[in-house]
Amino acid sequence: MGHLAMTQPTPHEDWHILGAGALGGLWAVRLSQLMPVYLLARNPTSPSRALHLQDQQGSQSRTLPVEPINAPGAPIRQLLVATKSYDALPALQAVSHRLLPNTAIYLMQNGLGSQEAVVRQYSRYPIYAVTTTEGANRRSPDEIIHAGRGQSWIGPLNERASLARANVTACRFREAGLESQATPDIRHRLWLKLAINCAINPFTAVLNCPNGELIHYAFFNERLPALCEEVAQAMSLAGYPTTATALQTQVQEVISGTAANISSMLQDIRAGRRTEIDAINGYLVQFSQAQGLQAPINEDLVQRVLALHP
Ligand code: KPL
Repeated sequence: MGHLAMTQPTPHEDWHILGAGALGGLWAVRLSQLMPVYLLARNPTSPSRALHLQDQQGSQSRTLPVEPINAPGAPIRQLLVATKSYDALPALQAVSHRLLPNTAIYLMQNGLGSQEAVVRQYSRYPIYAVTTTEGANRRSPDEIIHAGRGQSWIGPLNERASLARANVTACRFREAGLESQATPDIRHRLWLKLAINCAINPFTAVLNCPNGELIHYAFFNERLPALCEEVAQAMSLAGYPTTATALQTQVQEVISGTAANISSMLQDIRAGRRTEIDAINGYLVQFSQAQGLQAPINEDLVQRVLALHP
């Protein structure tokens, strides 16, 4: 009964999506099969954009309306922020004039730190985080390859947000073909993802290799145990006790499951873009230091990645 009630269509199910990169684009195409989806862009060159999605089942194209983020417009009721971590707050600020008191904001950033910054500034709105292991990359700005199917988690980040609403959204994502589940403790999921990203992304950037090749480098193998120790200590202090050995096993599993992947950080470096190192290893270093701990391996990786792209 409860499940049926939750899947009833609710009014105003339109989605606005800020940041239609690989993941934002994947969500945009999938959700637009079920409900109206609007893309928000900084300086759109045309009022619509044709996105092509390719996965194992075949390919699919959708032409979606694009609205300039700082122009006046109809109210936004559900907003998926799929920007880079460093852009989440500025992008949200640019559309804030279109938010209603009940607008649900879904944050889909890598790393940690950007979510709390949004929660602090937008505490009057229901705010959720979404974390995903869906694998998507872009062949060109409008061509998205859904390279590997994964799992997404959605959970409330503040008291205005609810697990019931997260459940409805997870249900919608599933109907759109994106395997999703709601969780009451999304911060734990975000920390687990952070741990994996701390242990893979900067190494792939420094060594300029796909995830699966890391295990052939002494640079990686010599540092991984100590890095996992630093992350495990931080996670335990954050309220999510774990061990370096447990993290190392998870890292090895993700490496073999995503062996051919070019990590998001290496993609950024190769494209000459700013990386998310501040929200990943940088966050870990800052969090550890605030707790009176040092995280020298993470700190060294931050410096090495910043040397590749400041
Ligand atoms: O999340 C990832 C990323 O590239 O950012 C991993 C898990 C490392 C997969 O490539």
